[in-house]
Amino acid sequence: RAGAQPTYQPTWASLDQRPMPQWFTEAKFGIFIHWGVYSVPAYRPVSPRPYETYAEWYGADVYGNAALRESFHNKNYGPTFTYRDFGPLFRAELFDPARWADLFVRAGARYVVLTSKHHDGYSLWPTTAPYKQQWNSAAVGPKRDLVGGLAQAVRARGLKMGLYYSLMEWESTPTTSRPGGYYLPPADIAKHQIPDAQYVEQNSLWQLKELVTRYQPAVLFADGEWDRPAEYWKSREFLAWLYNNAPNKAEVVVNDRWGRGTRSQHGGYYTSEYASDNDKVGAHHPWEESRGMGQSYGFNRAENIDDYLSSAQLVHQLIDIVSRGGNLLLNIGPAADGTIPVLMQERLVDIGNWLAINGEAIYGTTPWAPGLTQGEKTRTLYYTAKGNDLYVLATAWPTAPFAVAGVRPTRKPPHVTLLGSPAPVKCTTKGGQLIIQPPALSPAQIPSPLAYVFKV
Ligand code: FUL
Repeated sequence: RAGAQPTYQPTWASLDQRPMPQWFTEAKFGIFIHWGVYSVPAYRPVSPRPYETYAEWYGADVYGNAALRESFHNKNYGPTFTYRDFGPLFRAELFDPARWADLFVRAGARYVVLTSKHHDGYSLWPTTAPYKQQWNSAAVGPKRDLVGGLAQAVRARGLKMGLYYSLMEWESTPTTSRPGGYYLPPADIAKHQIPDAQYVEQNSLWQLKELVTRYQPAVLFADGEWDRPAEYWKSREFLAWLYNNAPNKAEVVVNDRWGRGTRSQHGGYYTSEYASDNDKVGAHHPWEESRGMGQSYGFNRAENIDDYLSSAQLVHQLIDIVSRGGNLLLNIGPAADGTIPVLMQERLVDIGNWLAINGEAIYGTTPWAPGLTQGEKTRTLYYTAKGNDLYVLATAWPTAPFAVAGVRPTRKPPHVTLLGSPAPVKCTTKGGQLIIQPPALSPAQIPSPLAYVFKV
């Protein structure tokens, strides 16, 4: 219709009305990839405190921190070696996007989110943004379009391809969180800072639009928003454009990191980070927890086997999150050469083997209201639902009969099976409770390690 109003206006009142594309809430499990120039030093001292072990923050927190710079950076690379000098060493010489995509399929993931540009400003695609002509993966390092290569391979295997994008850049964006007002020493700011008046139009907004028109990401995971309000980033204008005009506007999903104070308030799905036990993001709004297998997103060579979660712990996190209506975006940190550390591959394959048997209790499910308990840390039973089916997910093998309260069976007696096993499962109803009696199985007969699903 000529003169018709576009569907979405650049206001939160309008943008927040947009329904979440269904594929996202059904997908439940995605792979996050932090990969870039920081994968070369791949180092951050391991700390028990969350957020202090992020190796992708090398530029600001090792190179940019006087004590760590002295004891690690200067010692190993020399005092004149700058963060940007790592660029040519990021070579991706063994990067095989088809192999990555095969692994993600094997892991049972339904979508992938790659860091198209992190806080260091380095773009993993041949951007046309004027200030990035000497700081992107086609000009420096791999001499390849990493975003395009992976997007193609991931889609060829039937998964959705998403992109992370940091609005803020250490070399340009002021911050109130650091003494000097910036994340980096003054010399680095002086050398590379994009003038404030041009930063958004000529850089961040430019790149966001370029990513959408060129690669049509199914997810846009914005980040680095916190130092500036949404007005500064022109986020609402961008989102209205995206929702009204993106070539893939029916499928595109965004998160909630679009300006100071927007998290868990505005935008698309809410994000939690290393906080899977955070009950604040509840079942009332789509949400996604992200974390690494250890304490870092970017590959951290300082981490050892004990710093990684086991495959069982990862599957249990997935179960807990999905039982509360969320998605898990599990991160891997590939090495600078483009290989995925074998321990990370093993974790993904283990999760995929579990999902191959038990995936129907995960994908496309919703939380089961009677099973939603708050802040209980030692539980071993979780619940999801789909159609007339209830799934009871046990993170430990139940050796004794156990009760499920709140079930209203559509047939009597309800039919219960153990996913992946032909063994019959006995059950009775007693005082409004369903009592499930786990079959007596030898360890070899238990269908899959890591966790067990009873389907009611
Ligand atoms: C954070 C970033 O600062 C981390 O480096 C990481 O990318 C995480 C997903 O978001 O806010």
